[in-house]
Amino acid sequence: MQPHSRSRQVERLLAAFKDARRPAILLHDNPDPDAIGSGLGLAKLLQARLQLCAPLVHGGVVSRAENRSLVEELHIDLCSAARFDWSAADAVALLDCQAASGNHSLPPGLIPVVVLDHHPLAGEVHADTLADIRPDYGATCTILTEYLEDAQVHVDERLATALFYGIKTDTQDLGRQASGIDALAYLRLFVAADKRALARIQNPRLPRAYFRAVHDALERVEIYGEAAVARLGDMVMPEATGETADLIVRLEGMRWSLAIGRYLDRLLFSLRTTEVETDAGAVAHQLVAQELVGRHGRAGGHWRLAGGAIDTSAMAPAAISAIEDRLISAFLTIVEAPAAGASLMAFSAEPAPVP
Ligand SMILES: [Mn+2]
Repeated sequence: MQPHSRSRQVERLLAAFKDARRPAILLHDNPDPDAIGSGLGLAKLLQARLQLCAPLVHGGVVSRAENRSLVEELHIDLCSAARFDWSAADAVALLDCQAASGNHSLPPGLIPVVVLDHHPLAGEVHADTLADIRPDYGATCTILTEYLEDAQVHVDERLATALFYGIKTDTQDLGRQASGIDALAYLRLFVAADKRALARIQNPRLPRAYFRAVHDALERVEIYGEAAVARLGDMVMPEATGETADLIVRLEGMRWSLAIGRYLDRLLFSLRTTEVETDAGAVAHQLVAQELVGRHGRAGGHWRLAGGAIDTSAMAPAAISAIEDRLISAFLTIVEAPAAGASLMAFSAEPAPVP
């Protein structure tokens, strides 16, 4: 984009809040560092240019230890969407997700004035919403970094740390889904970031329950040719599917991983692939589409990572179990994996050959 059109883009964003007195920034449910960092970025922009104070609101929980550590280390205030007074909010921005993507707690009928996201277009955008959706970007934090720069708003150490960590985690240090623009933002933010805080955020102390969950997850991994599948059952934290899928796709010889588990009234799944040319998001959409007759659910993601959720409220455990069976077998068919698997932990380790 040309410099003048970029500064015009900032003015368009600010114009969406010009009559606002009580704006709010809604992050997606169970917000990750990219949602939290970009939320902090937008709050700073609104505060610096319009003297508006916009709270960060989200549904679900922040339970992944690194994400909790980010919130605590940088003293970030987050409000629960369930307790938030939506009737007082007069301008809501939606970050790192879209109205049609379903993974947020926007009250029905409330139209966001702004949507900033880097996921592929998920459906119709309301005519009254200013949508800046850039699927070629690796992180929403990169979009906010550009806005702050174009608006000539100073990015202090705390904000640089949050934005950097958002780009770092969403792109796996630029190794996944990153563009040259992400790389530029990542490098410049790193210079300004608090490196000691970053070190503490990335290596938080972990509760004993975490190790128990990892142990249980690994015992549930089945290998089907080049696909690893973990059926996690009831989970204590919603991020467990993503963490497990990330871990098991790294097993030697794997091209795909799927982790599936239950959290509250939802069946959650995460998909990963090592295939550069494959669109994991398309696979996730296919999986959810097959299960959606008469039910609520969603799928999202692109390139090498994706996920989805299916509403299982009021369903008997046996019916949920049957959905899991069908999702797994549909997944194995789509990725052309054999239908019979073997437990990851059941193999007997061969002694390493003596050189
Ligand atoms: Mn993101």
